[in-house]
This record gives sequence, C-alpha cells and structure tokens, in this order.
Amino acid sequence: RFDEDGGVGVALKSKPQTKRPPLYKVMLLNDDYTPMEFVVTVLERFFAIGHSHATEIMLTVHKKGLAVVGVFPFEIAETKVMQVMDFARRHQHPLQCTMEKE
Ligand code: TYC
Repeated sequence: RFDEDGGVGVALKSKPQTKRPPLYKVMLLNDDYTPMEFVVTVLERFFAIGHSHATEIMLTVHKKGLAVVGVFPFEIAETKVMQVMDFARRHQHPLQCTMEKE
C-alpha cells in the first residue's frame, strides 16, 4: 500500500539519539606586548594548568600564533573567555582569548 499519507511526505524517521553536547575549543592568541609571565599566570589561574605545562603552552602560542588551551561545553568555554579577557583588560594587556566549535 503505497502513499498512505496521501503524498504529503510526512517524515517519520528519527535519528538514533546518540548526540553529545557540542564542545568548544578555547584558544589564546599571540601578541607582541603581553608579558610571557602574565600568560603563564592566566593558564595556571583560569585553566588549572601546572607551571611547567603552562610555560610550554605559552611558548607554543608565542611561536605558532595560537594554541588550544582547553575544550569545554559552551557555557564553561564562554566563562573562561570572559574571565581571561576581563583579567587581561584589568591589567591593560592586549591578550586575546577566543572560542570555536570543535
Ligand atoms: N609574544 C609575547 C611576548 O613576546 C608573549 C605572549 C605569549 C603573548 C602568548 C600572548 O597568548 C600569548 N611577550
């Protein structure tokens, strides 16, 4: 029995519900003015990264231009970006922190 819906084409198929919430990469961008030690402090304070690894990440940003510093659900990523941007602004450094869907 064809065309039981009278040709309207009602979509009945549903996807298997296996979706996880989207994750967002939080990135630091290089600039010429923010002191290296300030960037290390940001990574320690807002991303709970130890001093040695924080120094490595900071140097990666310095050399490559940017680095992913963490991957989080939207609201956490958004909060990290706001905290870092506010901290940098309060210290009058041009450090930029952005997020991007993974
Ligand atoms: N390039 C900066 C300097 O030479 C250091 C720096 C590293 C700045 C990482 C920003 O996200 C950054 N002082």
